[in-house]
Amino acid sequence: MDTKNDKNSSGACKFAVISGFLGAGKTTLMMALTRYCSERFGKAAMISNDLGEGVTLADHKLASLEGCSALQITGECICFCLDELRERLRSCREEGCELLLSDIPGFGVGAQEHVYHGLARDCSGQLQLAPFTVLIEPEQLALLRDGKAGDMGFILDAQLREADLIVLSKCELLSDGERDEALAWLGERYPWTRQFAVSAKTGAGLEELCLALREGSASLRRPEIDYDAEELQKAMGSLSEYYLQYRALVCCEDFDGSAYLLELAEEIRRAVREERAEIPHLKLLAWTPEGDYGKVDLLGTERPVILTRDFERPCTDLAVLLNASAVCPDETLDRLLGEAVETVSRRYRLELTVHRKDHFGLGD
Ligand SMILES: Nc1nc2c(ncn2[C@@H]2O[C@H](COP(=O)(O)OP(=O)(O)O)[C@@H](O)[C@H]2O)c(=O)[nH]1
Ligand SMILES: [Mg+2]
Repeated sequence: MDTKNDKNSSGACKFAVISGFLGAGKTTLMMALTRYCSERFGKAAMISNDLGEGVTLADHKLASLEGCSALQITGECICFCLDELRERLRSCREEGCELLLSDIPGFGVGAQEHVYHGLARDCSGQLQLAPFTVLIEPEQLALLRDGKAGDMGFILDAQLREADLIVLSKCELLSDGERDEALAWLGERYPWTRQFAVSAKTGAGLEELCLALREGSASLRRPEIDYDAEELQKAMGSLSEYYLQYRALVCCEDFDGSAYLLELAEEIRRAVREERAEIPHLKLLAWTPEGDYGKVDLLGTERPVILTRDFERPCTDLAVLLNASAVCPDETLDRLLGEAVETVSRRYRLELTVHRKDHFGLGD
């Protein structure tokens, strides 16, 4: 059995890309893996990557609040800023990191080619590429299987085609039979991959996945994907990104931060649905100067709002991050989210100061 001092099979730092669609559970899994590996083997760290320029990513802040060794790369997909990624990898290695994980934006494809082949070209013996890992969650898998994923189906499929290792995430939501059936379908459709069922929530499957990342190697396959396909351009072109960072001062002593975030998510869900738009992932993260925090997620207007983390006590001063990826024109998204924040914050009589906003359409 491994002890904390055991190095992975080579003694080098292992790096893995964790890909997968918006809301698949990449950040949550990276936090769980980072923690699991750090406790048992040696230092592990995670990079959150997204397109917002000059912002603190909700994913990065969450990982930091959870005590993970966390970095972020913003403003560009890691596919197109390899030098920055190399620099992060180098400093992590120098700090004795054994395992380093990075996600890519949730609609991203192409990291097998750009990141893995890019790094393989100049990878020193001190860095090894772990299997390229792609998550898919049960609901997204059901849509893909039933041909009901719409324009996003092309992205889901392309991401899985890039995988060396497929993780069926949130597996505690499935019965054993459903889980086995889903894994069998994935194995049949993507036969070059290994498949794992993992729950970051219960820890099921983490040990096997951790072993596969530490011991396994990247295949460096060149997947059969038409990256210029019209379907891909269409899906990408319909997406917009929104990042808002603000401070909320509270007038009463019994303000419930979780209730505020839940109400805000419900208001956004209602407004986006009324607009006949979609919001595959909305993240609302808020924290107090004392370090208490809450998080709410929304994974589409047809799904219930999720209280991912509840505040422990009432608060008077909140920093809030709102990150959203939506199938909606950029200006409309800006208007809808701005109005929702204003409406719900007024209800709670909050005094807001906006620190940073960035938003854009991916087709622009
Ligand atoms: N039930 C359950 N929910 C999960 C699990 N992993 C992640 N989630 C939830 O799924 C939502 C999206 O997760 P996140 O890690 O942000 O997804 P990402 O967009 O792929 O990084 C959050 O509300 C998570 O708490 C899991 O193993 N089980
Ligand atoms: Mg994430």
